[in-house]
Amino acid sequence: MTTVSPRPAGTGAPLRFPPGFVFGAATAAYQIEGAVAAGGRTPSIWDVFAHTPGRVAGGDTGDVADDHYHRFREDVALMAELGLRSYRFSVSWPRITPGVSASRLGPVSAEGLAFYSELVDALLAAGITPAVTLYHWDLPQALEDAGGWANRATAERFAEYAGVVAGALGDRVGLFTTLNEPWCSAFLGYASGVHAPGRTEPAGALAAVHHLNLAHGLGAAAVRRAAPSARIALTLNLAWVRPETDSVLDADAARRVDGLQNRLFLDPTLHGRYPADVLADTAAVTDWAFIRPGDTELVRGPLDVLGVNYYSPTPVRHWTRERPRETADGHGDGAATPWLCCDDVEFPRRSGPRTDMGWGIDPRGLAELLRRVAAERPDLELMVTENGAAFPDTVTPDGRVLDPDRVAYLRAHLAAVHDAVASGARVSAYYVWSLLDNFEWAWGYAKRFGIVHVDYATLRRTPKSSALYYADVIRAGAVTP
Ligand code: IFM
Repeated sequence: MTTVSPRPAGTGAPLRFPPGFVFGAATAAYQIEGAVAAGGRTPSIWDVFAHTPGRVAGGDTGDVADDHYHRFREDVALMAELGLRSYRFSVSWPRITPGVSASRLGPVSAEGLAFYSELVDALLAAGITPAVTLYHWDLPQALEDAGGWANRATAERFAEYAGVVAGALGDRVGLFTTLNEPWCSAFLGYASGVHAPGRTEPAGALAAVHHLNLAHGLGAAAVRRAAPSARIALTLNLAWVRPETDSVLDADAARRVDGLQNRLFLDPTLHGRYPADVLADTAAVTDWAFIRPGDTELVRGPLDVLGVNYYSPTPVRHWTRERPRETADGHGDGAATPWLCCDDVEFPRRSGPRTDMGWGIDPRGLAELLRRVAAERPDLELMVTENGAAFPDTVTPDGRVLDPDRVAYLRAHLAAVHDAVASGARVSAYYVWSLLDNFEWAWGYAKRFGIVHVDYATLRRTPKSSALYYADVIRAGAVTP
């Protein structure tokens, strides 16, 4: 590593992680790869969305992104220098089956598979464990044209695609995550429309919830068949929902937000049932008739690991309608809302530190969420599959990139993970989001989450202070709060 940046030191006693605890970093295909037409790749919903004027800040697209497709060897070398033990990346579905339609998967692209196969080989050669996510939001546009996640066939095709990838990589990859953050796919993609495909159809969003859950269940079974020794994960962005007071009305606001963001995904995948209160809350939007007999058993398929993504707390309260509604959750301020049937719920803006996304910072939420799922399913292994923060970086005249706020954020959240582990949660890994600055969806390149800075003019990578801090944590196997 050529660049050395100062990083503020902690002053407490080191908190040591258990032996074998895995420290990694995560990315997603559309956010970093670029090379959107290589090997016959066809457009995903994010290609189409990003190329639609007005959808993404600055008119940014993932056409080039970090050009990781061509620079993956350089990126793997960087990971090795930082001492990362694992790299969590996603596979771009339209690279693998570019001719997929609602009725058939279509031919498999040898070139598409070869890219990921070479990436896996490069990681293994560098001593870095690959962790594959099968779906991180880049649905083939042809499937969206046939109804997208509101159409059951999408779940069936996803399972076939999952089997293909697991069959090709399962001899070297030990962990396959089916979906990343299905809440975002369903509610930001089909209800608020701030994410691709940009639809604002509440009933479609709830159908998408079920078909994503079904895709997880069918996909997990397909991975199990194709790669029997691999472990299977699902990653959820769970909300740490905090009612403002202990009033009955605030408690009900919290129940509904918890239902939509947490229990609509946790209950079917962990317990094989949908939460009755959420089905009742949303009865005016849909009768949920798209859930067929036997589906919930399929959804509760084999699951070895639950991935938890956490960034920020979710304070809620009952909205009295006496003043404009606060929507400080960062998701509800568009014309349409992802919070279906929550007309009297608001997301108060609390004082305190915030990231560049405007998201509040409270590491306690990460520990609490880990304890919650550990209590609900003590047998399940947990991983923090994403945690990190966007902050504006300072690039010094001599080329160093200083990000003390991100260092402080990571330190506090790593300490929270340690706290959860110390209280008995079976957490085996932590992946920082993200390895590289990248395409932050509707925000384009305006928000930087990377521990490695990317100069988008030259694509030069520079480890930030936070990368060097994280390398120290990994070396020590401990965080010093
Ligand atoms: O960049 C995203 C990622 O793709 C999914 N989880 C949240 C991150 C930050 O918004």
